[in-house]
Amino acid sequence: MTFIKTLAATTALAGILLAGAAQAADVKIALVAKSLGNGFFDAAHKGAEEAAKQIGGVQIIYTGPTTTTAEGQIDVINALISQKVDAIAISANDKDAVAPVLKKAMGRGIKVISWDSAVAPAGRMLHLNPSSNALIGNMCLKLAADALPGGKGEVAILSATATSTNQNTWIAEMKKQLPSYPGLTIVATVYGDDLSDKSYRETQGLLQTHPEVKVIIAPTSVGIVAAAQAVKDAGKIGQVFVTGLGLPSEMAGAVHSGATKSFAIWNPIDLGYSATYLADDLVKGAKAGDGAELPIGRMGKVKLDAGSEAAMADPFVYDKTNVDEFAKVF
Ligand code: RAM
Repeated sequence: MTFIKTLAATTALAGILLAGAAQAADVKIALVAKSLGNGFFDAAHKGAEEAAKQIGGVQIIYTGPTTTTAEGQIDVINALISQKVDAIAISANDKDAVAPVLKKAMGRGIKVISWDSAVAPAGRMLHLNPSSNALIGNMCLKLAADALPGGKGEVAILSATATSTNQNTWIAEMKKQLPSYPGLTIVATVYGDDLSDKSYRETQGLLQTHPEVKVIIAPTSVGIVAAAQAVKDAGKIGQVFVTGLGLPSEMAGAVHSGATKSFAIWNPIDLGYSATYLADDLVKGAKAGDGAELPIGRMGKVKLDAGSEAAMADPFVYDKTNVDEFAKVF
């Protein structure tokens, strides 16, 4: 009896000690969005929480500015440095403007990675692309050509901010690969800053100044929804098609209205999940660099290239046959 009691007491004490140790060992990983209130980043956050739970002893701090500005992100990063987080995983509004403060963070021992929208190499240890940039650029052009009879017509681009690394890279890829789509001409690029109302107004402007435009490519999940709504409100369904990158949960209405025939995206939950694993790998001592292979939980592993970058899966296409099914997921 005494023995059992002692054992129980010892076990309880060990439990308390372990709990204390686990708390002290908590790894704090900040997932920094371009801005809060964007469904794409909310989905990535979901993946980050899933990874944290699987790894154990990891706390996710999901944060970001209220608008898609570098200044807003710099304030957020300074606060995270004061909070002494272990890692920062950021999708950058401007690759150069956030680099100095992230360098400061690394100087204080914080591991810094970028994902989705890259930080310049000096301001991060590695970057995780959702997919190959060339593939995303080609996908946007293919979707535009698919929406047009004979793949022929004028195209305009509605982007996010003018400094956004990922959109700028994809637009550059589209321009580079345009010769493979001889029927398409890009006549304008405008910026909606990943704000619904600005994206809507910019689309209205495009429809007015370029009445010959047949397809709007919006490589942004915020812009694509607003553009589809503007086309619908202008009574131009069937004359102007909207495509690009969007979330099935936000685009189902546009597909059913006919404003969008098809669009693409990768899995944002998997992206947030993988970014969290990579940040944790670095906190636990893994080294980033050319050829490094880092584990990312249920997603397997990624291999970094010479620029310490890696890319995940191919984008997936959604249309009226599958949009409702995926709308339940992200
Ligand atoms: C918006 C953001 C994000 C981009 C997606 C497709 O949510 O600009 O960075 O990856 O669109």
